[in-house]
Amino acid sequence: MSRLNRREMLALTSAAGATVILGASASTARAEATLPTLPYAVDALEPHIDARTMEIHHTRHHQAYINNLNKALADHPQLQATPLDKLLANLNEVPESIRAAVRNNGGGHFNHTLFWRMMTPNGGQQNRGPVGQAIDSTFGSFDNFKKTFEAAATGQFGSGWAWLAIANGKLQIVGTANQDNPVSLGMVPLLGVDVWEHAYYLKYQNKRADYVSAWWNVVNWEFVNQLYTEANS
Ligand code: MN3
Repeated sequence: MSRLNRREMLALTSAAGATVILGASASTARAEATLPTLPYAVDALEPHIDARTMEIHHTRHHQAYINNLNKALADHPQLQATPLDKLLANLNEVPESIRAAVRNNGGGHFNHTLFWRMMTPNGGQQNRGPVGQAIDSTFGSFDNFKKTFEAAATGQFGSGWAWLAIANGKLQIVGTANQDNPVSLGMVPLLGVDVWEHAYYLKYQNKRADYVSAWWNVVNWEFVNQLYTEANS
């Protein structure tokens, strides 16, 4: 994957970011969000994440967040043109009538757009790079980081996410409920795992810990490093 420049990173985080990634947005006047293509085949993360789960998760769950976000923003063209991370970072400025819809569905679109790119078929084999060094110095060791991150993921009651995020140059592990994202807490997300049951139930049923443990094998450290570099620039 090529290195993202600043403009592309901002595009990634806009409400219409998915269209921009596909490179086909210019002709439409309205900046509706569209489903990004997966950066790999649906079965590419097997056996850790099964193809059926990926297909349903991407084409139904992610698509539903997008449809509902577009519905919520349909009468708010100025918000539709606002980068999604800005909306999520300033939810208080979103009209109350659509705030919950933007928080949940905008969050769902934002989180999943990142999540697909935070995974790769070759995840386990990558060098963890500069963010790996920051992890080691912040958490003492990668194993310590993993333990704390897994505790956040398995300890999240109900649906939500566990994140490695950065704020003021400091790495932190945070859990968020539903489709909330660290940007709403003033942080930049670097790595996140979806612990909604829809992300793992077909293969792992109630064994969330087994899913999270397998998920490390598909983490895209190259992308995490791009986000880390961007957050520090
Ligand atoms: Mn999900």
